[in-house]
Amino acid sequence: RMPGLGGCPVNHGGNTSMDASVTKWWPSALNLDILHQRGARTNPMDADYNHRDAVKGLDFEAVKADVKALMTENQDWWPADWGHYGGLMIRLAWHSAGSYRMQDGRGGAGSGNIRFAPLNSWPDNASLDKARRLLWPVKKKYGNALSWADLIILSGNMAYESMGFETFGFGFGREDIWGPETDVYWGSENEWLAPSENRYDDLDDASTMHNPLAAVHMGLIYVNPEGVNGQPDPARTAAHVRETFARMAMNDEETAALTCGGHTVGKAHGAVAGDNIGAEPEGCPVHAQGFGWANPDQTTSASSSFTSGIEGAWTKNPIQFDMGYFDYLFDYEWELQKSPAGAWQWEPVDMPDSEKPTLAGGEDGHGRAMMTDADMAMKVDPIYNEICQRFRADPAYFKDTFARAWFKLTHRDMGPRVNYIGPDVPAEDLIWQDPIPAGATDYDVAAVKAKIAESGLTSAELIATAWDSARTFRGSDKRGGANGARIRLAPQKDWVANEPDRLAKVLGILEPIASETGASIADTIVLGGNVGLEMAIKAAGFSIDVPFSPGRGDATAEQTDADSFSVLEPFADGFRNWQKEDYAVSAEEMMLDRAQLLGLTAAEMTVLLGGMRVMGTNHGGNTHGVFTDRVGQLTSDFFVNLTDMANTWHPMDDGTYEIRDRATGDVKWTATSADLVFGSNSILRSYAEVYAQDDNKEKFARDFVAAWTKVMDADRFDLV
Ligand code: HEB
Repeated sequence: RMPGLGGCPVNHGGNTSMDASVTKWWPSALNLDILHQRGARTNPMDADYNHRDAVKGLDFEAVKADVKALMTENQDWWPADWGHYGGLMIRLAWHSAGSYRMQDGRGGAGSGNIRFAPLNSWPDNASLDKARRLLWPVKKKYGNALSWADLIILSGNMAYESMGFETFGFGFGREDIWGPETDVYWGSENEWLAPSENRYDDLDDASTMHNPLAAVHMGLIYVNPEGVNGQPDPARTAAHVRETFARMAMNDEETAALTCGGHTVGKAHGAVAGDNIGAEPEGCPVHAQGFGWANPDQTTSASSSFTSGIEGAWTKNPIQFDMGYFDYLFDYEWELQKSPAGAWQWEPVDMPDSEKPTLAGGEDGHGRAMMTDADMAMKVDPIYNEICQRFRADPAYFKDTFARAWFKLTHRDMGPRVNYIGPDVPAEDLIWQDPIPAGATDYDVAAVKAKIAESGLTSAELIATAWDSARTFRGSDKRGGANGARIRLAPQKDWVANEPDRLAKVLGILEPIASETGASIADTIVLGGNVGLEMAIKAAGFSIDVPFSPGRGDATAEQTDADSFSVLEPFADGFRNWQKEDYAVSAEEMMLDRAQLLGLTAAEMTVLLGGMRVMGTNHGGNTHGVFTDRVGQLTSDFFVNLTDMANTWHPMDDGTYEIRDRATGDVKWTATSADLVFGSNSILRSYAEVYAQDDNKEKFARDFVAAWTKVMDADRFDLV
């Protein structure tokens, strides 16, 4: 028999498909795999490959010219609308960036994640596989130095430029990943486009969408183009546009500019019935080669394409960036119609055929003018209406607003400006980049440390302050961290998580030391942590240097968009055994989430937590999990006592635990679930045992220092 045509059942040796996970029997166990997604073994590049160096060697102008040229090179396997792929490429760039949500910084264009599940197969991303196949020859030609993530956003920019729009700039430097991002929570539904009720407390109040989600349905980037749950009502849709875009960090003006500027070019595809559309890329049969959404009715004419089922264009000349969107929107009345594929859309009343776009495939006759329910929201919602009228009256203002919003959309998750590479990086600092001035490196580090050591601050105060300043970092969008010393500014200085009184006391002593020595406050805070840590290391009888890299700067209040920092506020910190309130999510899940955003491995998370406990750095001085009688020394006591069968463990009514002497029943310590999970979860227990072992007492301290330094330097993009 031919392979694949059936035959004798053969036992698999390994679990080779996704329906069989060995841990599926215990679905509420912590998913520690989210800490190990980017292991060296997933990355096909050489061990010494440095992506940023590679990017700097790109022939940027040649890449741009090639991307621009392919816009008008028609391919019969996915014919270009009016001979131009610009609209498709812009939608690719937008959908790649638009999955970003500011609550946890996850999603977004920064990693090339749209190549992988689930994003590559989301219903909203239909036909974007075609755009990536069109870009492949350029990717193939320029190779490693041109990441997919960069190429996808660049294609949007080059599309605009080839259609007559001057973009605000472009930064290269996004590095690709090599498999699905497994940490991102996209919602709990098990059905694509499940009714929106699932993710709102009250669908009539858009702000009640469950955080961190930023789309109205599973499998969508933003709102349903046909209306809430597919029921057209532009005023109602407006509220959801406003909320989903706000969660993408966009205000009303940016939202209107993006929507109007986006739909100034391109079209929607629903000229043929979509009844027989094939499976999405991830679900295709092997011979489809990941080329999804096969359309049996497609010919070599662009007029036969199917994507959303909505059909038509928003302007008369959809391959030119002009003011045509506003002309259509405001010069006509619009009425509800169904597209040929049966989707709800708005069509103009009494628009002469001569004003309509031509057919995308170049045939005789005219195509459709169309608005989605979300476009109608730009007219019906009073705030969007006013903004759009202003745009219409002042094209230069519209173009500038759109150019800046597009740049923000496509660069928001790249972190600070030092991460941008290439000739088109805008010189201007933008507030959403969280700018930080460069800090001094030429001061006397030893002198600063000496002053801190003599200041009378305790090691716990110093360590907690440094930790708090650094722990806001999130690798998802590269925001937060110790650089900038924003912990001394509003809103951070007042966060409960930061113990405002203790923080004010410590800063009151560290700030003068910074100004006396020429060190930045940001550096002084981190140095303070290092001094405190060195005290704890010495007290434990070890001698280990804590590495330090000077050069952090101090951001000013003017450089800080205080509102946008509220999403960085910690609601829990397992490392300091604290949570602000009781949450539906467990303390250990919040700890894992934080560890993932910090970029820690499970071993690093383990060693950090155990070390922080015994140094007495818990929030508010609480003693949960302080399994030692020599607080302040960097010992492995947390792990030794956690794994000791001389103890028993008892849940209390308030959700905490008691650790009692097995023989006497005496209470020795108390704990939270963020402590006990290191003994109960079999994977974490394996790490806890490593650190409890007699032979690893010093390794424990060394590993703690390494993990500590990693956290302190997590935002030092200037060092690489
Ligand atoms: Fe858009 C397309 C919706 C926003 C850009 N959009 C489209 C479509 C739809 C939609 C449905 C069709 C698809 C097909 O193909 O069929 N959008 C929408 C909504 C919203 C939006 C609902 C919210 C409001 N867009 C947007 C933005 C942008 C855009 C923001 C940018 C900026 N789109 C776009 C483009 C297009 C579209 C360019 C075209 C594509 C082509 O041409 O292919």
